[in-house]
Formats: sequence, structure tokens, C-alpha cells
Amino acid sequence: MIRFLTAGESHGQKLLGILEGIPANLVFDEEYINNELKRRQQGFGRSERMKMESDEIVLLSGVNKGLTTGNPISIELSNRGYVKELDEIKRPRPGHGDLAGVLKYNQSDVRNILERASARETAMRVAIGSICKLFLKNFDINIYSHVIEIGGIESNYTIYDGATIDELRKADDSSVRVIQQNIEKKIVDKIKETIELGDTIGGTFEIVATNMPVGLGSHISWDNRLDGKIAQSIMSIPGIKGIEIGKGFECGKLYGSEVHDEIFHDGKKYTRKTNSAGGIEAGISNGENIVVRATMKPIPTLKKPLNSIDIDTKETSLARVERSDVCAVPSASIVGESMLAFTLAKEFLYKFGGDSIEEVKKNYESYMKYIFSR
Ligand code: EPS
Repeated sequence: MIRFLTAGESHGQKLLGILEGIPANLVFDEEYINNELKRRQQGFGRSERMKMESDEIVLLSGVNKGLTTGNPISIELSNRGYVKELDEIKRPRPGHGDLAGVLKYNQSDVRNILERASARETAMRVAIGSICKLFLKNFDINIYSHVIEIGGIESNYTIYDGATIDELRKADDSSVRVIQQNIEKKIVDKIKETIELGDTIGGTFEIVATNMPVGLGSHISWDNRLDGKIAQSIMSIPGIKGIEIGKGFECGKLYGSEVHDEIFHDGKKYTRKTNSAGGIEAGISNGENIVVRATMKPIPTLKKPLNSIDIDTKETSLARVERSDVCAVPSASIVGESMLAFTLAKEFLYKFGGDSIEEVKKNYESYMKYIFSR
């Protein structure tokens, strides 16, 4: 079983992460992890803070001579945006955790909530998720993402419109992680317009995991279902308000005959021609690519602030204005890849568990032999 914990605040000294349960003898590719951190820092619409930060991990434990030891892996990331003494905040921003947090934790300074609620924490999730990606790569499982809509401008070129995995890889070349160049321009213009307005925008991204084995997750109990676990992990990303698996909400508009993926056999294995289910049926991975979409709401910190209340005086006032992102959907898609990687690695180890990579591989290969004999 793997699990992770993070600690740290947005303008605190460091972010800390502990990942437990990664098997021994995994090649720990630090360059890959740092590159994943860079991918999260890209994206037109991020705050000036992103130019300041240059995220690179400091590895503290769990690796020897470039290989994991099976011990908990602990890492740290520094915050160049560290501020020793922060001023107090009294005017909660609608849409942020500010008000609900100060009430719940009986705080008089909104800082004590927002510094942790901040999406800065997702940098550590990407560091941890990229270790999970390295693990999954041993089994040829790869995870990709691209942005399919920002501020109402849709790409109309999702995995269900024929976008290929090779094309998804190209999202890394786009400043807003979209495949089509004409849409990229429209989205960049929309973000520029939003900056001018002193406003913010959200959007939707699509994540795909390839080469999935049949059999992760289970139908036997509500809390074993893979789709439920994926939904929880993606929904835990700050700002996410909606999630779909496969064709998701569109399924509610179609006939069963238009939705369900017919079953074939090519002489060696079962195949499907469509994947509306997004690779999961009855909470079990069915061997097709896992497809997840998530929608991020607009960032709550507005340059033209919304109405709020001063929590000390109870007087009507405008919400606090801080330096912030205008659009962080491209970054959120990388965080989404990482959270999916963590959930899939966890389920993979649950099914094929072992204390070393060699042991997991043996279990996996013997299961795959059985699957292909069916
Ligand atoms: C964030 C506000 C911005 C973002 C930050 C998340 O920070 P600042 O207020 O210091 O400009 O840049 O995201 C990150 C630092 C990051 O690494 O993603 C917020 O309020 O959530």
C-alpha cells in the first residue's frame, strides 16, 4: 500500500513530502521528477510567482545509489516566495477557503487558512506523483493530459473526437496545453482579455492513462471502485468542481446502444472499438485507456474584488487582493496527471503487491499470462 503526506504553506520556507510504500529497486530518476515540476510551472496566465520559483527536489531519504530502498521517500521543495512576516488578512475572498476555514479553525487571521489552502501545495503532489509515474512506466503505463476548454473556448478535439496519444504529447509545446494552434491563440487572447478585466477564468482538462491492465479496483464494495477512488483524488486538487470518467455527462443524453462499448475478440484478447466507459466498468479497469476529465473553477483572487465582510468589524468591504494567477488550468492538468498516477500506482500495488520491483513484476507477469489465456 502506498500513501503520502505533504506539509508546508504557500509563503512558508519549504514544502515537505513523504511517500511510503514504493517498492525497492525502482530507478529514481531525479531529472525526470524535476522536469515534471517544470511542466507544472508552465502555462500562460500564471502569477509572477511562477517566474520566481524554480522547483527542484531535495531528496532526503528512501534512495541509495539511484535506487529506491523501500524506505519512506522524503523530499523537500523550497519556496523562493518565502515571506518571514506576513501581514494579517481580514477580508475573506468568495470562492477561497478563507471564510469557512477561519470559522472552522477559530482563527482571527485568514492567512492561517489560505497559506495552506493555496495550490502551491500541488508542487509537492507533482513531485510525489512523478515518482508514481516512474513506477508505472515499469509496466508501460503512461499518463498524458491536455486542456480541452478555458473560459468557454472549447478545443472540440478531445480523445473522443479522434485526438491521438501522439497528439496529446504535443500539449507540452503549447502555452495553454492545447493541441490545436488556432484554439491556443483564442485561449491566450481570452486570458489577456481576462487580465484586462481584472478577472479570472477556469476550464477543463482531459487525462489519459495508457496500457492499463484489466482488474484494478473492484465491484464488490462501494469503496473498492476504481472510478470512485480516481474521482476523490482528482477532486482533491484545489479549484476542481467537476469530474467525468469517459464520456461522463454526455452519457446521460444518449441511448445505451450509443454509449456502451461492444465486445470483440481478436483471437488473442478481448477488444473494444469504442471507449465511452473511459476504461472502467463496475469500478474495475477493463483494459482500455482510462479517460478522466476535470473542470477547474476560476481562481478566487480577483484584481477587481468581489464583496465581502471584514471578519473583525463585520463591515461590508471588498475582498482582499493579492498577487495571484488569472488562469491555472494548464498547471492543474499536470497535477491531475500526478494524482491519477498516485491512485493507479496505489491500486496497481494493491493488486500486484510486492516489496521490490522484481517481485511486483513477477506477480504482474503471471497475472497477465492468465489474462491472455482466458
Ligand atoms: C496561489 C497564488 C499564487 C500562485 C500560487 C497559488 O501565489 P502568490 O500569491 O505567491 O503569487 O502562484 O501557486 C504557486 C505558488 C504554485 O507553485 O503553483 C494561490 O493563492 O492558490
